[in-house]
Amino acid sequence: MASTQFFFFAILAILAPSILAKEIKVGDDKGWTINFDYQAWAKGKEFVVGEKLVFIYPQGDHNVIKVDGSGFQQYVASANTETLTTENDVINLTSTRNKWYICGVSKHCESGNQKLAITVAAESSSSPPLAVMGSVTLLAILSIIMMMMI
Ligand SMILES: [Cu+2]
Repeated sequence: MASTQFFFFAILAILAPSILAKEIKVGDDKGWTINFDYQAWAKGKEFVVGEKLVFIYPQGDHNVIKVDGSGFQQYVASANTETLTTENDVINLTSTRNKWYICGVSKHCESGNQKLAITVAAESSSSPPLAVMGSVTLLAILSIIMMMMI
C-alpha cells in the first residue's frame, strides 16, 4: 500500500518541474526592480515559446512596458504602447523573436538598469514528447485507481 503511494508521489515529482517550468519569474527572488543586472540574469536562461514571463514588484513602484530594440537602447516607449501595472504582470511568450521590456517609472530604466532583453526560442526538443507525457499521465491515473482499490 505504502509503495503504491510512493509510486504516485514519485510520478508527481517527475511531472511537477515540467509544469512549473512554464512560468519564469523575472529576476527570480529579486523580482522586477532597480539595480539588478537583468542581462546577466537572462544570459544563462532559455526562453521558449509556450512559457510565461512574470514580472513581480510592489504596485506603483514599477511598471512594465514592451518596447522595441531602439526603445530599449533609448529608454523610451512608442506612443501607443500599453503599460502593465498590475504588480504581477504575465507575458505569454508566443513567438520566436527578440523581446524587450523596460520600467517606465522615473529613470529606473536609464539610471537603475531596469530593463530586460530576451530571445525566445522555438519549443525545446529536450522537453518530453507528447506520447511520453501521455503515458506518464496514464500511469498517474492508474496509480490513483489502484490507491482507491486498496
Ligand atoms: Cu521601476
